[in-house]
Amino acid sequence: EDTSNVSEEMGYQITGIEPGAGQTQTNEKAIAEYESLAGWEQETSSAAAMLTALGDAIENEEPIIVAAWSPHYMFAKYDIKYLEDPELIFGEEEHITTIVRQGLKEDMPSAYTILDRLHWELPVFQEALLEAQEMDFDFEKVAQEWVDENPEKVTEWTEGVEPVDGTSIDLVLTSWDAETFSTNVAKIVLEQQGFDVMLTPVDPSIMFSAIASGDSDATLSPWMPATHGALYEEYDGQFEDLGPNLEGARIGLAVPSYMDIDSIEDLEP
Ligand code: PBE
Repeated sequence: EDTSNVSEEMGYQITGIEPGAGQTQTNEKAIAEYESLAGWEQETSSAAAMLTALGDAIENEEPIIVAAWSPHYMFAKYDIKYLEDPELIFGEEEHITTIVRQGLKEDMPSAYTILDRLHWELPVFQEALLEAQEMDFDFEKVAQEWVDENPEKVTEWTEGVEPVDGTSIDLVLTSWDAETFSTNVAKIVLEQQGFDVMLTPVDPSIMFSAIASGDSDATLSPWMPATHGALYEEYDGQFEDLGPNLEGARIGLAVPSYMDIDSIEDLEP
């Protein structure tokens, strides 16, 4: 089958997201590595703009190739598929990890213990991200609802933890949906233990530098090993990794299922 027309129809362009996203780097890496993507370009803008372009293309049954990741509601809302990535530029499975500044364990043992325990199963995120759509992406509300409905989880995380009296803690997050949900849950749980929690949305590079410098206390937003691996390496040794808060995440390039290609290698330079 002749797929060159499809590549041409797409203008040899990948619809990307924010310039500062980790995935923007992995997309560039894919363009550099795959012969099939020679001469292609990635158009960056925002996740919202990418989703609009994806929706428009699907409505008109036009070809489009986008930066995709999961968990995200795009896979529930649209019939799309990840393209095979034989070079594993996007890796196989990602996890979202929790990192904290050096010294947090000594300075705020209660917060450290809770952050260390925070962990979700993939369906929890998938459901929350779907629900967010119906709640105007009011993640404070989505998180509050989840906390209210899952008291046993919260107890598991806070059991035996010494409450505090208004200690300030700063969390940085990246402002994509999954991270906004988990960080808002963390905020509520820490507040219930007496913390005064401040959330600051930043780009991935700032997230790592803020934790490394100690300007911020913790973040639940790094995607590993592929997405933010380069930043992780750059600051390795200047933060403490408390381990995954979510497993089974993934990033890659995706297309609508009606497109007749299955692999990045099916594209044409
Ligand atoms: N993303 C996908 C983030 C993490 C993985 C867009 C949600 C990023 O690319 O930095």
